[in-house]
Amino acid sequence: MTETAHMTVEGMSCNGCSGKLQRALEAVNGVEDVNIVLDGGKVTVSYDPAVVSAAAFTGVVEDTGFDVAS
Ligand SMILES: [Cu+2]
Repeated sequence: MTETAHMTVEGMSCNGCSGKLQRALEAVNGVEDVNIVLDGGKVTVSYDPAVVSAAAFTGVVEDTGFDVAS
């Protein structure tokens, strides 16, 4: 089973930033796919809810140096 989480992430200014966040999210156990649109900071994460909760992604974003818009 796969669920999809959507986040708006602030602080990404170039492809280096989005690539860094993409790699960090893809490294999370249970994450199956990550799509980031730099313009607007739209982040979509496909994940297995039996393995990881969407709440964990906020921490990954912050640990990578960015913020999730509330
Ligand atoms: Cu950058």
